Amino acid sequence: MAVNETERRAMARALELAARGPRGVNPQVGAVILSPEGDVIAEGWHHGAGTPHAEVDALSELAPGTAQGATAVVTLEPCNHTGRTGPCAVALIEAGVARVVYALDDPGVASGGGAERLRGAGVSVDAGEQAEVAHELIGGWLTAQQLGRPHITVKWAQSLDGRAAAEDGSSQWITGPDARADVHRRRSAADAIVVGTGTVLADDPALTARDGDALLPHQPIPVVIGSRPTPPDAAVHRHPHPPLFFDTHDLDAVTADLHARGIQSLFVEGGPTLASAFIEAGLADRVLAYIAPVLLGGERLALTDIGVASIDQARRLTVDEWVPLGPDLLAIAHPATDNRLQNEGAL
Ligand code: AOF
Ligand code: ZN
Repeated sequence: MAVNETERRAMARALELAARGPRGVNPQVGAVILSPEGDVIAEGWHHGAGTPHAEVDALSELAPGTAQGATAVVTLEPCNHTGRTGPCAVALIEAGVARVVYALDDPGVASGGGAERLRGAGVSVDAGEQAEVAHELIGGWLTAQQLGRPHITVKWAQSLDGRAAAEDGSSQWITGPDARADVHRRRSAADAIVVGTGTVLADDPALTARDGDALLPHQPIPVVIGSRPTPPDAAVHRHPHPPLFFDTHDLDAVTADLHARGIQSLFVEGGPTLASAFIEAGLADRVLAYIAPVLLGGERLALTDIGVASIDQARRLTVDEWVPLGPDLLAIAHPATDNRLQNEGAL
């Protein structure tokens, strides 16, 4: 059955409702219930992990029996599992809902399959309505669900000869103002910004996202990884968000912890040891290399050991874009799909 104009308007409304919910461990989801005549009889949205899902939130507005023959318009496929709450597919079936229109499939292994369950119970189901808009809203959540951890960007700035600093450790400024502004915009788009304790001690970074001196509206949560103590007067303590400290080298444990907190994307800012550790662990979905036309020589490499002993172990990247930024050049890249085959020259 094709999606009609009333359902289309209801989806636009459901997407507005979804955006009221918090970003976090659970997705932002909205729901609108239409009577068989096409009137809006209930609205709901998900208020955060542990609270009822959008569908159930909407159904709770209705007296028993009044959803008989109704259409539920939901921004995510109704779930099929008992998690913190019961399966919404079952709640909709039991309420007598005759039709469900939703935007995006639920990627969850346990939670997915709600559409099949609904169809099995004789409910008419249409998927994909305004999926692009829904994806704009919860694309970060979907990606983190699919990865099982936050999406990770590893960024560094380097001289043309691949150095991150001069011999004495000084590194301000390798790149120019356009490149630095670009970094701040991208910091602001991430949920968390990650540095090693070495960088905190060497550079005392504020880890804020700024436009000039002004703070950008969205600030990433600062995360510091490593065993050396952070001085009590370090700039990171003055960040709008309290910093998270991880006294460990186990990056899988760190990313799992951040994922459990609802953090969907990480911006790894270095230094070279931490950036290299993320790359060696296969925890870099995207690389941003800001390359400045300057030569530094010496030992302070932008990356250190990434576990490449021989050329056949090289970490091949595919560049999505080369972006000129004033005199500098940004490479936006991701790991080549099959490093092994590429290294063997088979691709
Ligand atoms: C939500 N809100 O409105 C919908 C969700 O642990 P639970 O029981 O809250 O289940 C969370 C999962 O349920 C979530 O990851 C997603 O796959 C599915 N649908 N979740 O939090 C909602 N419809
Ligand atoms: Zn649900």
